[in-house]
This record gives sequence, C-alpha cells and structure tokens, in this order.
Amino acid sequence: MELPRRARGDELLKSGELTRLRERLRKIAPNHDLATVIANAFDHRTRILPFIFADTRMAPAGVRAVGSALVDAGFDKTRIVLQQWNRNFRPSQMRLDGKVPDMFMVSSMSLHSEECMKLIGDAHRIDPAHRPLIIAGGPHAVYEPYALFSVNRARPNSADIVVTGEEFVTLSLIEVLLSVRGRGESMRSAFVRARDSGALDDVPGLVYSRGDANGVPEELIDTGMQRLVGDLDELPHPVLGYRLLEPPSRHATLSAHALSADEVEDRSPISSLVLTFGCKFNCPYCPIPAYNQRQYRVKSGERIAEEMWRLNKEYGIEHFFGADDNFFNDKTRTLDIVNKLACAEFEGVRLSDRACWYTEVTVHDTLQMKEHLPLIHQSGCRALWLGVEDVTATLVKKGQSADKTTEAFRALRDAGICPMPMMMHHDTQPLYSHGSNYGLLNQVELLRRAGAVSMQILMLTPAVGSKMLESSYASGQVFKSVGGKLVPPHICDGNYVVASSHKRPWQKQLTILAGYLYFYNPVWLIVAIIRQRTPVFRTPAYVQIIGMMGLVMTIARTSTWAVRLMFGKIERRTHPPVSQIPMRGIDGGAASHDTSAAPVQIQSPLLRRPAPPREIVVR
Ligand code: B12
Ligand code: SF4
Repeated sequence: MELPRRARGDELLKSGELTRLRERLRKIAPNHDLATVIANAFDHRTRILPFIFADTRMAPAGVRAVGSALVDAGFDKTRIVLQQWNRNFRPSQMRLDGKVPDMFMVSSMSLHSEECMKLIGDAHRIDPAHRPLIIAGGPHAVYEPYALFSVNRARPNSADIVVTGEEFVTLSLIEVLLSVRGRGESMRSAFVRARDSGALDDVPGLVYSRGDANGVPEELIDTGMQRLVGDLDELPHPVLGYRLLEPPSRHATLSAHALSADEVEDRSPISSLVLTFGCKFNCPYCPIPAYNQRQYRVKSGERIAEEMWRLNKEYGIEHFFGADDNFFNDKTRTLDIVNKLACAEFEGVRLSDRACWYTEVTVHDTLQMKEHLPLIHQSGCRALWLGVEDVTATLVKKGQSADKTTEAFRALRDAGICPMPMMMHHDTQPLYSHGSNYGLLNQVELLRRAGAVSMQILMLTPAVGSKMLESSYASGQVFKSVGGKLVPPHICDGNYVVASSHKRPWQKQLTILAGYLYFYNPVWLIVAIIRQRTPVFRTPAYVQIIGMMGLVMTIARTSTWAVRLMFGKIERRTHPPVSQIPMRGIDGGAASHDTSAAPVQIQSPLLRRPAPPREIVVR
C-alpha cells in the first residue's frame, strides 16, 4: 500500500510556516536546558556492493537534519551518534554534560531496524525515573511506525513516540511538549501529559501509544499524514548538524566533545545534501512519489550554492551527493539551479573550483537535458546515477530503450560526467539472451560499451510503501524463511533474493553476482587504465578498484544465501507486515499508516512475462 495523500491542496505547509515555528522555538529555548542524543541505526552486515564505502563515508543527512533543526531552534546540547562509526554505543550509558539526556532520538532505514530496536531496548535499561523521552524517526518510521512499538510483555521496549514526517513535525512535537512542560519536569512526563490531554493530536505526522502501566502498548494513535515543506529554502542550514557528530570510537559511552570541524572532512568526505524531493514518474515498485504526496519540492540555486560554500569553508568538504529522487525532474527548475551553481562565486573564488556534486536522475530526463550537459558539468557535476532498471523497458517503461540509454550515456561521458547505471534484475530476465538485449549480461555489456563507470544490480524486491507490495505477498513471492531461517530485515535491500517466483531462486542470486563479476574485474581495470584519455579521466579505473574490493565482500555474504536458497526449504508469506497493535486515527477512524486493510489491486511486475510492457505515464 502506498502512503496516503492529504486532501488536494493541503499537502504543503503554508509558505513561511516552518520559518515561523523555528522563530517561536528560539524564543522559548533559553527556558529549557534540553539535552538530546540522536542515534543513527546501522547494521554492519549490510556492508556490500553497491553502497559499500558510501555508507560509512557519508554522515547521513537525516540525523544531521534533525540535529541542525534542534541547534537552529536554540537547543545546542545535542549529539549525533552514528552506529557506522560507534558500533559499541549503548544508550543506557550515554551522558551529555554529565547527565542523562532529556530526549533519545533514533533514526533508521528498514534494513537497519534490528539495530534500531536494540538501541531502543538498551535505552529502556535506564531507570524509569531518569529515562529520556524516546523518539523514533527516519524512513523505517515513515513507512512502518507500528514496528517501533513492542508487543512483547517480557521486553516492552517501545519508542514513546514515532515521527512519520520531517523537520516541521519534529519541531512541532517539541513545541507542544515544551508548552506543557513544568519547571524541572522531565520530557517524558511532559509527553505523557500532552498525550493524555490530546495536545499531540493537532500535529499531523505522529504515532504514539496508549497502554498499561508496564508500557506495553494497547493501541496506537496515528495523527495522520504530515504536511510537507514546499520551499526547501525554509529548512535549517545543514552546516549546523556537522558540529554535533560523535567522534568514531569503540566505547559504549559518549566522548566529552563532538568531532572537531577539521576532522569532519576526513571522516565524512562526502556530504549528502537535500536539493530537491520528488519524482514525476510512478514506478510500481517505488514508494517515493507517494511519500512526497506527488509534490516536487526544490531548494533555490542560491541557497544550494551557499550551503556548499559554507560546508566547504567550515569543514573542507568538496564532494556533495544530492538526496534527490530525480534531480532532472523539472527542466526549468534544474536549469535555474545549475546556472546559479555554475556562476556562483564567494570571496573571489568560483564555487565549482571547490565543490563537485553527484546525484540521481533518469535516462528520459537526461536526454531532455542533453544540450545543457556541458553547463551541468561546469556547475560541478561529475557523476550521475541513472535508474535504468531494465534497458529493454520490459520491467518498467519510463522512457528508456537501448538506443536512448546509449545516447544518454555517451552524451554524459562527452560532457565529462560519469554515467552510473542502476539496474534491476527480475524473475523473467535470463543471465544471457541470444540475439537480444534482454539478458542481464547483454545489458551490462551494452551499458559498459555506452560508457558506464560503475554498476548497480539489485533484485526487484517489494518495498514497503510501494504499489506492488500487497500483490507480491498475495501471490506468494515473498519468502518467510529459507532452510528454517527467517528472512531478517538486513538482507531486504535488493542484494539478496528474498522474493521470487522463479523455480530456482538461487540462480537469480548467482546471476546478480555474475553481472557484477562481468563488470568489475581485472580485465576492465586494465582497459580503464589504458584508456585514461577520456573526458572522465581516471575515474573508471578508481571505480573498478573499489568495485572489485566491494565484490569480494558481496560474494562472501550473498553466496552463502545462494547455497541456502539451493538446498533449503522456502516458506512464503501471503500478507505484508501489519501492525500487531490496533491502530486508529485521532477521530477513531482508520489510521493513515495502518496497512492491515490494504486492498490487493496491482498486478506485480515480478509476475509479468516479458511482453507486453506496462507503460508508466510521464506527467
Ligand atoms: C542518499 C541515499 C542513500 C545513500 C545513503 C548515504 C548516507 N550515509 O547518507 C546510499 C546510496 C548509501 C543509500 C543506500 C541505500 N538506500 Co538509500 N536513500 C538515499 C536517499 C536518496 C536520500 C537520503 C537522504 O539523505 N535524505 C534526506 C534526509 C534529510 O531525509 P531523511 O533521511 O528521510 O530524514 C528526514 C525524516 O525522515 C526525519 N528523520 C530522519 N531521522 C529521524 C530521526 C528522528 C528521531 C526524527 C524525529 C525524525 C527523523 O527528519 C529528516 C529531515 O526531514 C533516500 C530517498 C530520499 N529522497 O530520502 C534513499 C532511501 C533512504 N534509501 C533507501 C534504501 C532502501 C536504500 C538501500 C537499501 C538500497 C536500495 N535498495 O535502494 C541502501 C542501504 C545501504 C545501507 N547499508 O544502509 C530507502 C529506505 C526505505 C526504508 N523503508 O528504509 C529510501 C527512503 C529510498 C526509498 N526507496 O524510498 N541510500
Ligand atoms: S523514476 Fe525512480 S524515483 Fe521516480 S518513481 Fe521511478 S524508481 Fe521512483
């Protein structure tokens, strides 16, 4: 089931609403000496291609955004702990300025959810008299907020409240809590009073529980879908969040000081930066358009340039990765941004001499921008990740074909921009096809010849919040257990075959490995070293080296899964995950995030035969 959309015309906040909230909080912040620790959950078992190295060398934007929002609102006593760098961190032992923090926040993607629940569980070891208010947020919370509440009576380790939205929701929650908080009162006690008085129900984007004295939730109240900030220039500045990072360590406790400014670039040389949100396409396996309530939101070129400049000046960061869903989504707005970046100058220095950037786009929109690619390169763009999915457009058609993909890749390479394809393998795609481009190896070869610098091959896996979720479960494609082992969340990332109707799913797993081996190997490394006189210079050779290193980890981890698929009995699920706890909206009606009553409507692409392709309408 996709996330529901608010009523037409009510999806966005009013202009200036986030700015005014920030101003209001700044006025009351001095009365509240709030201390907050924000943890980013990370399961180290997920460290394989294609994300290996990017996952630990880029401090995630989500926790930085929450930290920036708190500091911007006047709550300086905030620390961000990344499990990527601090795998032994224990919330039960955290102290900030010598005291247990008032709020413990945790952010997680779904694949890191086991670690997230362990962090919450460990925070519950703090004596209830001092326990901080536990707030969960991030992508896992957005799509499955109910999963952050525990129904286990023996271990009632739930978040107190889950934020299913962005900065505006988090700051609104804090505003409500501070408005009821008495002098010296704990945030948890303020939360209970605010909850019981119904004060939280006016903030769309929250899920909280009501339960017995032991903290086991009996029902979940969902305050509905958030309103989104339309003008991304209203967001707090990302420069603030970097000051809050806990230095890497092996300790369970926090260090006395955050990472110093001159160490930031060393630890996190790439900065993920919000530039735009949203995408006009409507791929059935993708939750993004629904999350954005079909809105396209942008930052101005001036603001992006200023953010890059300040991040470079204060921390020395030179590489920026746009957290975009489809940066070329709107030609006019894209051109406005890149024009500003190309001419931006600060203190007599051109920004493009100090900053390079990378992001995600589609083949279709790249061709629309073809004549502007030299300008885009001039603005500092050095690589673009393209959701090619399937060159033949059998799986999903979003304007790509073998010819168009080749044309787009060549145009990018000629402009000095590395094309980085993202492929999606599926049940009906063979390893190799004779006389067509349908096979995976045929497509990898086609992309390599067209100039692909890196390669991403993920198995089509039903994503929570996408249209195809229910039908994939209903048709029995989704594995519950293999060889007696339950499918754990950390392997549901597209790298492992965990949903398939194929008779021999292990073949799918090995096909993905074969695709990677075909692309990342010593032969193509040598070719890349010999052919360095291209507009993208040595990058293909560097990427080959990184790719081969990552492939070793990938083979080690996924081949054992292939063996399990080969010999183990596969049990399948018939329903997507649903809340174990009854959920309701504030008016007593259905909860926005309750997936239990979702209708099964869509024919899953996993089941489709190669032809005819389903056309996805480009709006
Ligand atoms: C950049 C990115 C990456 C980078 C991450 C690098 C890094 N270390 O930051 C890379 C390329 C490595 C990556 C990899 C993967 N990614 Co990714 N990625 C993104 C992307 C495009 C941007 C993330 C971002 O920076 N957003 C900007 C920040 C500001 O937004 P945010 O994180 O949502 O945080 C906001 C709110 O959620 C909230 N919030 C966040 N945390 C908290 C905590 C609290 C307490 C509170 C109150 C609020 C709160 O406030 C924040 C400010 O508004 C998103 C899509 C998107 N547009 O968001 C996907 C996304 C996060 N990725 C996703 C996925 C699935 C993956 C992969 C599994 C691969 C895949 N199959 O696509 C891998 C996992 C790798 C790994 N081992 O972790 C999914 C996650 C879905 C889910 N249910 O968990 C997303 C949402 C895309 C999607 N399909 O919808 N990804
Ligand atoms: S083009 Fe990409 S971001 Fe847009 S809907 Fe399709 S998969 Fe999602």
